[in-house]
Amino acid sequence: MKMTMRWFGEENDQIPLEHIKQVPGVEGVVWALHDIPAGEEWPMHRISEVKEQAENQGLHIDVVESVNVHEDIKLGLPTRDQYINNYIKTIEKLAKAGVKVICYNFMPVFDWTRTNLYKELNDGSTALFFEKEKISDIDPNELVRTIALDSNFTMPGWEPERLEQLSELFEKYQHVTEEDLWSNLQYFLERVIPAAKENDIKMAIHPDDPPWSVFGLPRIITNKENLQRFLKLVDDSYNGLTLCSGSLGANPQNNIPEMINEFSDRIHFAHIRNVQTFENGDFVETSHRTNDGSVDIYKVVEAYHQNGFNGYVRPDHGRHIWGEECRPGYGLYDRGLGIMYLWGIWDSLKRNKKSR
Ligand code: CS2
Ligand code: MN
Repeated sequence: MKMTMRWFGEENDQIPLEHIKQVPGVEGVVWALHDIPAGEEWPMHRISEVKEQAENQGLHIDVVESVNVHEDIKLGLPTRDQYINNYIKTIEKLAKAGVKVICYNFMPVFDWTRTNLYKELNDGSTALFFEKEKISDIDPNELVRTIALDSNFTMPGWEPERLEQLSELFEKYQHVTEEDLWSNLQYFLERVIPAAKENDIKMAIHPDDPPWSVFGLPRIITNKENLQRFLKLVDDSYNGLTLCSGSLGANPQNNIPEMINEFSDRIHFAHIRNVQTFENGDFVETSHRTNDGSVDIYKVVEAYHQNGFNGYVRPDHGRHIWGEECRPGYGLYDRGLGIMYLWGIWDSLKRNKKSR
């Protein structure tokens, strides 16, 4: 596995590249131009700037997370073609900079959703927490009314700039079914995958987080059957997956090692992290260690190892520990510990294989 770590850029990340470089085995940063709105073409000089910063520290920029997909594409509006064209132009530029994998998602309106970004765990650290009832019980129409009435209404992780557009977006999605979303995804892939292939960039969709519908919005990248269906939409290795053990692992029905065995040749990017799930559907993020959560991280790494996985890996979210002040889920310390845990498993599997 090729180890990487997510980095939000000089302006947005309190962690300097010099520190990332000190985490054992990390060869590259997973990055994006976070200030460029979805649908716009990324400027070449900005891409080159990140490349230079990373390379100055001996780190590569092979993986981008994410080139976000404009809502009009997910909604299937006539304006989607212009946004798809921009997406393709961005792919061409990223290829020029040497990028190999693009991670993206196809979740309507929201990316990951949580109800508390600083839930205290038993050891006094804090982590991202999701309470199912708090979200599932919200009727989308009621949500739109609440936002309209209360300008201070917000949820963890919501950017204030987006709030104004929320009511409008919810209205647009009112009649979009899961099947519509599938066909809009297919339309996107049929145009984008050939361009990615020509530019030798692997596209890697990130599963929905959590892997079920929130606020009545459709979500489709949620389980094994849907991943199978996704891969067949355009049956080409350039149409692949970011397999996120934490996102998919929030649903205890999802068997992650089984998915790795089945899809390993289409997994271009592995996000590895643990979550503890509860019977009522809530879940909280934990350390990477198997004993601390509900996902068997040992088995996850073992499955990658057995399948000869040579793709990119990153620890995903971490807890906030040792008093670190950081972006929720993206501190240096717990992700660094996560990486060492992953290496510990990987290296011993490797050695055992040799000595057998
Ligand atoms: C998240 C997402 O779980 C995760 O990896 O941090 O924000 C993720 O980066 C996007 O959904 C990928 O497009
Ligand atoms: Mn992830």
